[in-house]
Amino acid sequence: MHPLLNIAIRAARRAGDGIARQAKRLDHLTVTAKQRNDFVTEADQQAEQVIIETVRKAYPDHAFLAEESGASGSSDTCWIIDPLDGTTNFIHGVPQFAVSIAVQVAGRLEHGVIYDPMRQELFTASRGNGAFLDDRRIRVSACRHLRDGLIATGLPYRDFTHIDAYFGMLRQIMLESSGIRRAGSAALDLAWVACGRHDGFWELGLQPWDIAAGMLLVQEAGGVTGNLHGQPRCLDEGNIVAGNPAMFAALVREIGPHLEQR
Ligand code: 2AM
Ligand code: CA
Repeated sequence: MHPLLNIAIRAARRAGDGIARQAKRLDHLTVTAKQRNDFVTEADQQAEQVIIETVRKAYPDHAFLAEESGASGSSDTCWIIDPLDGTTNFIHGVPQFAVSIAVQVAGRLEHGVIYDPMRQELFTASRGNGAFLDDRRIRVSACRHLRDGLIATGLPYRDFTHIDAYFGMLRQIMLESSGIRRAGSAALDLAWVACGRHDGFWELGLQPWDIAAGMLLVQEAGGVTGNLHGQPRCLDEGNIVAGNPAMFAALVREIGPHLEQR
């Protein structure tokens, strides 16, 4: 295993174990609203600290892009961290959230880890080495037709600029697919596409830390990620479609026309 992945796993497990402990005593939790509908708790902050400390101990010079502390350091190697993806679920006691850590080297995603502390499921990927759930190799689903596909999405929750476009997409996929799921953690949605539980996924307005690790997982599991128009750039754009190759193409075809191309 690559040493960078090894450290990412250690950091994700440490952070996830802390989050799982805190999930048992939610009544003691202080919740702060960063903006409307955007919350942070001590669990997010402590998990991020644990991750950064773990990485810094092994790699003191690396850079970070982390949800709670932002960008820091200057290095070719950047750790993109969402300490707790699905904070709203966590606050409500809904057991669907995860730690997401990606390592980008010279602008390219090289390693990704998503850890689901409630199910104790560890998703990992390194570029060129495939994707894994625990020690088992995972692949995207073999579903060929959208009518048979179970598609995950995220509803707009804060920025409603594209709400009408989004409802057009939702209507279309509702009519064309076998079902839609909205579970509230983009990182887990992508991990679940990578292991074939979901056939595809799309969401608008995400941040790099929500999707970096999940993008690499989907790619290494044989799937495709891109923006709503099928172009590869989505990490910075934040509008993402993911799926096995057939589902990716079908989603782009049905969803893309609802949002004007920039
Ligand atoms: P976060 O918990 O790390 O902020 C799903 O729509 C994505 O949007 C999640 O990955 C979640 O990441 C983010 N999000 C932030 N606030 C949200 C909210 N109020 N409802 C749903 N998702 C939210
Ligand atoms: Ca988060």
